[in-house]
Amino acid sequence: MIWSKEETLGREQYEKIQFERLKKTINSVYEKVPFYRQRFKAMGLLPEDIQCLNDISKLPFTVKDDLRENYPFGLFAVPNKDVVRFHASSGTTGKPTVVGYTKNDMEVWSQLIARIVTMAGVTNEDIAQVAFGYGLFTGAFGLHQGLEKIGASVIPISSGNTKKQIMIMKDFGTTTLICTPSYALHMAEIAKEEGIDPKKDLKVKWGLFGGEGSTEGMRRQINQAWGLFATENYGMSELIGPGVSGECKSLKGMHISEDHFIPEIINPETGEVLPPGEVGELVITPITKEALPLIRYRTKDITRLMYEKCDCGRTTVRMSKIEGRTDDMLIIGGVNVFPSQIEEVLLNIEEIGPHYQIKVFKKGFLDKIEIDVELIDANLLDSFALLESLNNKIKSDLRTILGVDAKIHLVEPRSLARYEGKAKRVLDMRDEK
Ligand code: DLL
Repeated sequence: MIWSKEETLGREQYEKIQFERLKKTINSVYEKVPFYRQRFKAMGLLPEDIQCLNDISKLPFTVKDDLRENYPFGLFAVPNKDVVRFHASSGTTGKPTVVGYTKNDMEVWSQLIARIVTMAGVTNEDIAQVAFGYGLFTGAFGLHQGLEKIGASVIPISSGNTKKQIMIMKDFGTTTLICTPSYALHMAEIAKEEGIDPKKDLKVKWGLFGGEGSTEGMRRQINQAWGLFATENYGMSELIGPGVSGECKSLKGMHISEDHFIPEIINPETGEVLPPGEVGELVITPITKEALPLIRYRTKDITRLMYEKCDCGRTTVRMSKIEGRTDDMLIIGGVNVFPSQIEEVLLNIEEIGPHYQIKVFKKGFLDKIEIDVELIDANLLDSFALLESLNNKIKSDLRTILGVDAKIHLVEPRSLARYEGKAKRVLDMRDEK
């Protein structure tokens, strides 16, 4: 089922809508947000200089630091009396990035989520357990309101308290699980510990995962553990939260709601716009947001756009899985590698579970990595020969596939950290003395 007719428009219609809404957004920021007026003036740019959609490339980029420097509400285009909700994304250091929504923004947001949950298979017959953290994080509230919009029964359990999650899931007959992919894996483990086989004893058939990257290997592991159909969705607090894009059941990339967002792919080093299909940094201009309109927001997420037709009938452009972020790329011995590429190699090796930890060190001027990799079966630890050969296989796969030399530590099942929200797979110890 397709939630809204705006998901199936022709390319020209999208471009027409995008241009109209872009103009409106530019006028609004120029009039109401001093930060943007100054930026435009410094570039000698007036709103009327934007005369077609391609002119978007004349506009300045916005980056996270712009929001931080204007903390908390400096980039808002409406007074607080028109704001009905705040959220914030937790920065690792310093102040969070604050975002706000008007009543209309809230309605748009739930419509966008209604689209992505519908494309993932969820209907009003479903019981949806939202196991993202409720609070300033946009994940839980975002999904919650869109699920209600389509008439699904929502269990707002939040993240954590995993044994209780499993009990509720069993007793309420949950059919839809919503959380980060890493938490889904952790939950399956706890279920098994509690003597519950998620495949046989639970009714979960849809898994809607997002908020962090995950490879196809990770999807396989989740599907195997749960016997569910997993789709992925993408979003970012600054852009609205979840709801920017989501996978349909064809699993051929995430459909971007183009009547609300204009996506571009740029070369992260030069800022130049890349042709369709090329891999680069995703830049998004939300074109219907009232409280916090942003122009050409640099997401730092690496992906590519796919304009070919999708089997599901939706005509919106799709983005491929996020390959990594411009700020999480590792350079090991001169080779650029994303943690997701390491994950893909590891999860193709049978004896290894989906839990690993990458540690990055500085040795002299060089970056070195060591990877703790969890075994699926503790019995392997009894055979030195088997361990040795597995260790060699992992090293050789990483070297031949990615060109990376890594030190591998094979560790017992259940010995690495588990996550209830976004996983932290890379420990960067380069700054430590
Ligand atoms: O994570 C919004 C969200 C919540 C999306 C729940 C989907 C589901 P932030 O906390 O602002 O917002 O983090 C945004 O998370 O720039 C990506 O790097 C990463 N991210 C989000 N979804 C995906 C995904 C929410 N499907 C940042 N794949 C983004 C890879 C993702 N990375």
